[in-house]
This record gives sequence, C-alpha cells and structure tokens, in this order.
Amino acid sequence: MLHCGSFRLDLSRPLVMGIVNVTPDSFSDGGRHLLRDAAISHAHQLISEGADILDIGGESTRPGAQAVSVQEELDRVLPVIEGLCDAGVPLSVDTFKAEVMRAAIAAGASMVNDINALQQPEALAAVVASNAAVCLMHKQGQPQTMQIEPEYQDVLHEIMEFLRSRVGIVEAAGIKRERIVIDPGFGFGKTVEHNLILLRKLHAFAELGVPLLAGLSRKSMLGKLAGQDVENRLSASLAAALIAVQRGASIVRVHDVRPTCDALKIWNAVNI
Ligand code: 7PM
Repeated sequence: MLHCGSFRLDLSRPLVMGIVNVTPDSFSDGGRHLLRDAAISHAHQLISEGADILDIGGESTRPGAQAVSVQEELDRVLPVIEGLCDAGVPLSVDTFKAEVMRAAIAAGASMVNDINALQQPEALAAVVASNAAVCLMHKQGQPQTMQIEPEYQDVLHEIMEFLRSRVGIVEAAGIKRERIVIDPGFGFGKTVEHNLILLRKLHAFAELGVPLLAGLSRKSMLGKLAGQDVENRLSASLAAALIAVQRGASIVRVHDVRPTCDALKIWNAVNI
C-alpha cells in the first residue's frame, strides 16, 4: 500500500499516473481561465479513461524548458488542484519548488513528484510536514543541458546508489517508507543506451524496497528506436510501459491513459 495523503493505493496491480500539463498552448493562450479549464477537463477525461493518479505540472520541470517563476507556477497549478481535489483520485504535483509543494499540498495534492528528489532542504521539510507521498527521481545535470553529454561509469549502479541514499535521507527526516516511490528518471541526463540498460535491469531497483515509478511515455528514446516523431509514439510507449511493469514498475506515468489501461488489462489477466 502506498500512503498518499488520505488515500491508500493498492500496488498489487500496476497503477497508471496520467499526465496533466498546465502549460499554455494555442487553445489556452487566451488566458488563465482557459488554461485552467482545459487542464481540468483533460484531467476528468483521464479519470474516465482509468487514471489512478493525476500528475499536475506547471512546466518548470520539463527538460529543455525555460524556468517558470514560483508565482507563475502557483498561478497555473493551484486552480487546477483546487478544481480537482474532489475528483476522487490522488493528485500529484510535479514540481521541485518547496513553495509550490506547500501550496499544492494545502490545496489538496497528496503526492509530490520531484525530479530533484527533494534535494532542496526546504523541499524535504515541505513534504515532511505533510502526509503526502513523494516520488524521488534521478537526473544527471540540469534540464537545460543534461542531454548534451550524459556520462556514467556504471549507470545502473550510480542511479541505484543515488536513490538508495535519497530514500535513506528522506526516511531519516521523517517520511516513512510507505510514502516513498523511486524513479530512475528515463531521459533525464541519459543516452538511449543508458535508458535501455536501466529498462533492461529495472528489476534491480526492487532491492531498495520501495515502489518504482517509470516514465517513458512519448520520450525521445522511443522516438529514436521506433523512428517516430512525438505525435506517433503511442505504440512504442505502450510497449515500453508493459516492459517496465513486467520488470517490476508499480506505477507508469503516461500521456495516453486509455490505451495504457487496456494494455495493462491484458497484463493483469495473464498475471492473475
Ligand atoms: C520533454 C521531455 C517534455 C520530457 C517532457 C518530458 C518524468 C517526470 C517528466 C519521469 C517523473 C515528460 C517529461 N518525466 N517525472 N517528469 N518521471 N517522476 O515526458 O520520467 O513528461 S517530464
């Protein structure tokens, strides 16, 4: 069971985390309310498609994306969390900023998805002071430059030891194991070959004794392997999600919730 605010998530079956981006696009450029409404209606759509958790992000954690101010991130994310806090599924906030974490949790978020693994001291304190779950993700370097020349001696070992250390620190600070999820951070300072080694050896992370989240949906490694641009990566994403689950992932973070849930129904049926 994952303790996620007042939710208890049964991890005996793989769960689907649906991605809700609260970032301006051509439809919502007209203003805040359009952006909020589009994100909320997308979220309801993902719930109806079977999402077990929603991951709500105001863009600042995207690799290559330019930084967004705390105020801008709050203005994007809080109205969406407020609008969804009674939707019946746990809400995760995708942020590395302590201020955003605190406000999001106060508004009803029950999980923090931090690509920075709570390495900012205030971020750790923000989650300690709550009953929210946390996803600790590995990345090498900073989003703007991390894909330039990622380098590891032993990618699996280094990421395992980083996550082992973060789990230890976070637990010692008062976040119990039941609230912790780990994530190798596919594509965050990793070449295709690094990502493939991690996916191939994903089972190794079970040794850390906390549930594993895998985010492979539409990522560039899949584009490179399948020869598909970002609009045409559904099949590759489904293959990757199934492989991750087969190798022990408890949660998959995806854009395409209904197809992923369908694929997992087959997986579940075969795996009793
Ligand atoms: C461009 C490239 C835009 C990559 C967006 C992305 C993860 C995450 C992201 C992940 C966790 C995306 C990524 N990826 N959080 N946030 N794990 N925990 O595909 O793999 O959304 S951003």
